[in-house]
Amino acid sequence: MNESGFTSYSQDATYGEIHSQAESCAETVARAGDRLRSVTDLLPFEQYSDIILTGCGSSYNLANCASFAWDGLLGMTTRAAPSSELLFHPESYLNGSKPLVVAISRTGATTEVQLAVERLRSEHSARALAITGMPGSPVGEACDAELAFTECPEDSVVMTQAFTCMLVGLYLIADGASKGSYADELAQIPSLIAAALPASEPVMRHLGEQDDIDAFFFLGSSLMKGLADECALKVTEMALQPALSHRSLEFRHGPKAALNEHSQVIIFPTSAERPHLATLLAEIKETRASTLLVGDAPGLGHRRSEFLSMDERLSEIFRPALYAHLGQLLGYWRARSKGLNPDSPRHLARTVLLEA
Ligand code: F1P
Repeated sequence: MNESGFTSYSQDATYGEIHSQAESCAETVARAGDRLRSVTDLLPFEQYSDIILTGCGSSYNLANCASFAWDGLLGMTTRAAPSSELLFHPESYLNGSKPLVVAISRTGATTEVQLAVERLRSEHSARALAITGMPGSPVGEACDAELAFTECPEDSVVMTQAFTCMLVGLYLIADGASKGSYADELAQIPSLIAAALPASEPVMRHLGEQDDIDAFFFLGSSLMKGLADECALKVTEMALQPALSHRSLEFRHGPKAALNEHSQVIIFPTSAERPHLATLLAEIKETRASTLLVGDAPGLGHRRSEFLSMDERLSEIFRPALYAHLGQLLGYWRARSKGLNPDSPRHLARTVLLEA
């Protein structure tokens, strides 16, 4: 235990970063008030015709998760768009003449993000807020203001703890800018992660080390789709193994055809779709694929090995931040079991610049 009460780990960088997320996130909670005060020039959010959260890769996935929370907290339609979409097809994402772009980039150096912000500012009078991992970044420079999440630094190529911290930071900004009704609940997220991680690690490690699994499928709809995409991305990036993500019930309509006894399906159900989970699970079982259901699903009567119980006190809209470590751990242990270095998977360059 360190002085903040969280357990510290050392192994390779990725492992340490995954396991530091509860502690880093506690710092994110502590900094929320200062962060919101530093962007008062961009408030109130009600003045904007559109709010668009954007990023690439993991940063887009976290934008997608955050957009559902912003929508609910602000009572305004908030959309997420990959930066390359926003850059080349801005008209598909804009409704009005006063947009706010929230540009997310851990490195602050991803060119699509920077170029999308520049185009929206110059051609669509957008205002822009950067969410980055370090101050003074190119994306930060392109925006009106920058919030740098320096509490979750990462040496590894693949984003892990920064995903959780920036996502929680975005929840806190929207909550702080609205009624602040969820402040106490959001402050619990770090300790919920600290409690969940030791319990979920053996489960994800076990799955990662199963060499008879040759395909991972992550299912999540609506507010869980960004999370499912992110989990698939972690396995793909860290373990260099293609992994797929689908909307839960959409999976029934075609994609399930690819399942067999060597497939592992991991489901993040939303409460609204729970009445239909039994049907989905039965169809998956017919294919002889294995299933892991994350979260509380009363009445489904699943064997313990197929069910990862998580703390359900947290409002559903915030659960992607609590669950994000699952895909990170699976990617990590899958990489290790394949003899790969999770800190630096081959084929991944940190920044490949587009021609401006
Ligand atoms: C964006 C990103 C990462 C991803 C990959 C390539 O980075 O897509 O999310 O893991 O390594 O870059 P950033 O804009 O958040 O720095």
